[in-house]
Amino acid sequence: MIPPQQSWPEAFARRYREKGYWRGETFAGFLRQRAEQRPDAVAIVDGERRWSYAALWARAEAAAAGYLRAGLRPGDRVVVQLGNVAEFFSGVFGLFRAGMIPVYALPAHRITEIAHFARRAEAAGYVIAERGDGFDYRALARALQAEVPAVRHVFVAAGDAGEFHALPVERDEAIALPAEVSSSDVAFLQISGGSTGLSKLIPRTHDDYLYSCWASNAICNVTERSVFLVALPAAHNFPMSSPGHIGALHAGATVVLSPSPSPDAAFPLIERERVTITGLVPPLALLWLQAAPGTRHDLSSLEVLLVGGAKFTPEAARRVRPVLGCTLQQVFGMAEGLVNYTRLDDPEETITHTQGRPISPDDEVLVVDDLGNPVPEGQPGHLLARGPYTIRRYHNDDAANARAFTADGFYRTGDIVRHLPGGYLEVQGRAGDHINRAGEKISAEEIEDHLLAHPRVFDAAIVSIPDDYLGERSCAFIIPDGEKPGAAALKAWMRQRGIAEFKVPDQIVFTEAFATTAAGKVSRKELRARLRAAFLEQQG
Ligand code: OOB
Repeated sequence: MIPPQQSWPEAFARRYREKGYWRGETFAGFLRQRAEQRPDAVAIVDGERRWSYAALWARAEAAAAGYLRAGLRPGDRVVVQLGNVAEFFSGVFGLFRAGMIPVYALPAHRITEIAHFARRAEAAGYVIAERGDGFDYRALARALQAEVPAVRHVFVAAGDAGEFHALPVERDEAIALPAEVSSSDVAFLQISGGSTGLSKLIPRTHDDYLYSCWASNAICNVTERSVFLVALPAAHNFPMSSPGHIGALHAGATVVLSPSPSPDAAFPLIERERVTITGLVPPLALLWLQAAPGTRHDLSSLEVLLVGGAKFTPEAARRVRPVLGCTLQQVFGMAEGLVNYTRLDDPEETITHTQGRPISPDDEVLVVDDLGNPVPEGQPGHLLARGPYTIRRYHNDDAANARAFTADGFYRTGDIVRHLPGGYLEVQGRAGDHINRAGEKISAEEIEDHLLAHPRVFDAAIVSIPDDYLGERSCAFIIPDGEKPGAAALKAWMRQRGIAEFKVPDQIVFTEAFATTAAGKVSRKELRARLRAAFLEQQG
């Protein structure tokens, strides 16, 4: 089981319960209830497949029995790596029903990342599809079991299971399913974007996460009549909880899965399913704004477009209503908790120029200087957050916990923001060194460590460079050790190390020396900043 010290101090927990934020509800509990209340309503649409709430619940129970029959036990952690397919939902709700704890990997992750999650979570199982986007996940499962033998059971939720367990679709009645878990238990582990080193695991409880979802429903006007399109990867925190597919299912609404966020895939689905709400990262929102005027598809059902994950410029934000005919909602959130939204009835200026305000009256938000002292309203500073759905600790990572949380339990978000009247926030940038590449967070340190393992790399620094489309792209500055390895060869070598494609540097610049390293006194952070400044100056 997940150790109890990862929860809130009792006085806070009591307050959050008394105020009705934490309602004692669990993931399996709410889905069972919806299946009883509206058995025939459509829960999931995946291509031609339409699963009712009753069908989804039946599949979840069948999956739960399958996990138990194979030998997994309640409390076990199970890495889930599935794309936007219906089986994501039967697989994950099956784990909840069996009292097991999903660890959400993205389809893009490869062996290095998956092995890290499995080790850190002490996972006993792994759930995949046979293939996704042409990639063979069973080969990845073999590599994982070779590297982390504690992962005893692999389940193939879609496609040919081969030597692994197929995820059952019919309930084995001989298997007894366990009683419901406590709502204050950890429900799942989410992956952090993280700016230092490898991704951290984020423990979210049933109580805290479901609060953020149903409260988001109220803010985004999601009701049982809503149709939510999952355009981004379903395992990402943004399309999961803001208000996301979990919010939509909690409301008894319909969740439509898009295999890709591109207009080509999403626009026909919006028309066919009369989608009312979806969420995108800024580069995709730009793509949709570009494609919408020329489309033959009817997008008029769309009421709300959420944009978040990275800064959306006011210029682009202004175009959403005239071009897409819907209301923009900016969302500034993080898998660790705190989520801010612009409200649907906010003045246009607020919607286009701010990243919203927190979900909860009990979200405590501080904007402080480098020494931790509050700065006056309107001045930029570090954002700290504490509240009923913001974690107090990472899972199994003392070093990260010491860095990321203050003594009184505030999470250091790493974001530089301005506090505006009415509690609105404007994101100004990051304090930490990561690259926000189209909403995917890449730790500079993690990539530098990979590069430094190359025999012909003497030193490496990863820097974020502004990019018209991606928002930021990654640039690796490399001092070769002897002969240059060649940019293409170096990228190919990075891929072979088994990392997600989005982490492979977009650009590689070879240099003789980092003028500053000789002094030996410059921090990595400062070095990155100097390289970046020199590069941008050179570009004019
Ligand atoms: C979302 O979650 P993560 O965990 O992938 O990344 C969180 C970080 C934030 O700390 C911030 O640096 C950046 O992503 N971010 C934004 C932003 N939304 C997130 N920066 C500027 N403007 C925004 N609107 O990305 C996430 C989680 C839930 C909802 C939405 C996004």
